[in-house]
Amino acid sequence: MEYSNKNFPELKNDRLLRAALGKSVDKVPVWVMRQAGRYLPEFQEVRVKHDFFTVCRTPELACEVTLQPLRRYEHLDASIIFSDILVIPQALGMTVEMHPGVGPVFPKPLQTPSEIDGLQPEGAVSRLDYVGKAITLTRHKIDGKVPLIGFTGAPFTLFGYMLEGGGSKTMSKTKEWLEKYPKDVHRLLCLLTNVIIDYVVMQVESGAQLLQVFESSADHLSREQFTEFSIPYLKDIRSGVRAKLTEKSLEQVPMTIFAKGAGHSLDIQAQLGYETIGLDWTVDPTEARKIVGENITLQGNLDPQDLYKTPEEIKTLTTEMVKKFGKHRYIANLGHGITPQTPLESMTVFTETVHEAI
Ligand code: 1CP
Repeated sequence: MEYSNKNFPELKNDRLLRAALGKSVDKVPVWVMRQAGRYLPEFQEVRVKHDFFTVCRTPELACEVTLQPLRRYEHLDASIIFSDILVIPQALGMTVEMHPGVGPVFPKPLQTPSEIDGLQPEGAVSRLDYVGKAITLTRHKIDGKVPLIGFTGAPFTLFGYMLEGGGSKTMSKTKEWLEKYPKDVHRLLCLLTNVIIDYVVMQVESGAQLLQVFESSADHLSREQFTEFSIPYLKDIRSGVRAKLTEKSLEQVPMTIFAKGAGHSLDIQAQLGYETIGLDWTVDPTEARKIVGENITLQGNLDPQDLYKTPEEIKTLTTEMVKKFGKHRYIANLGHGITPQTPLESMTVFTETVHEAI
């Protein structure tokens, strides 16, 4: 059966969207980065049968995996479409493999700036239409229970993976390029920005109700480097999405920027037009609120490692966190993605405690 992006079921739980837009909420909304994934046995079962990118590319499988955490955890107030940030480099013509126990691997990462010319931005978004199909199907199947979040990697983070060929502890090649070839780096970041804008607008057209931009590698940048190589593109993405949605007569959606490790630049992030700023666990909630002011929603930021503590400890830490952030303009989450060995019970305690805390 073909699902259309019209006549979606009515949204029954709009806490997440209300919090993102600064409206009052009955309870603090909660969701968890990487909530669909490796810590869930039902996800592992799907992965035994199907390769990672096959799951991403098959709307029925991506939908099933997106819904898994919602079935298990009744307190979740959002879903995030199952995909990966690295589908964009794939759509630009690069090969990305997912190696079990290792993570993403690019057999042929970028080696020289001239290879930027070999990337294929034309048609990239139409090669990602499977993400749109997965979003439309999932939005129907969720049946209005909670909103569906769409997402993308931010330009600098994608650039880092394309160059390093996978996750990297030092990002030494990336840093070398920032020094040696700043003009080419900006050319590539610009190319990525244009694709990202069209890609997330397509996600909204397909049914995404909020968009999160993951600048997960910002922790490698100083404030100066972040200002030069990330901020202008994050800003262009926010304004570009707003303009294109207007142009296409689509409803505006709230957007979240999660720049991991960029707690040093919350003042700058607050100027970019995003409704929500995601915080990692190194940032103090009270300090963050002082810096960004009252008109921005904050999201975060329990240390994912805290979910390895006892239920009593998780309860105490979560309650303290929620009380510090308060009920206004706050979305509870972890400070980064949930990790593979997290006990299943910890998620129950975390999500339940958020709803009970204030
Ligand atoms: O539930 C969800 O959150 C949706 C699914 C999701 C999201 C939002 C996945 C599935 N990946 C992502 C985003 C993503 N992918 C980010 C940004 C968020 C973050 O910072 O954690 C990043 C950096 C990636 C890249 C990536 N993909 C990594 C990290 C590698 C590294 O060392 O730097 C890994 C391990 C993946 C694979 C992946 N993506 C998603 C899952 C469930 C997995 C595990 C792979 C498997 O099942 O074998």
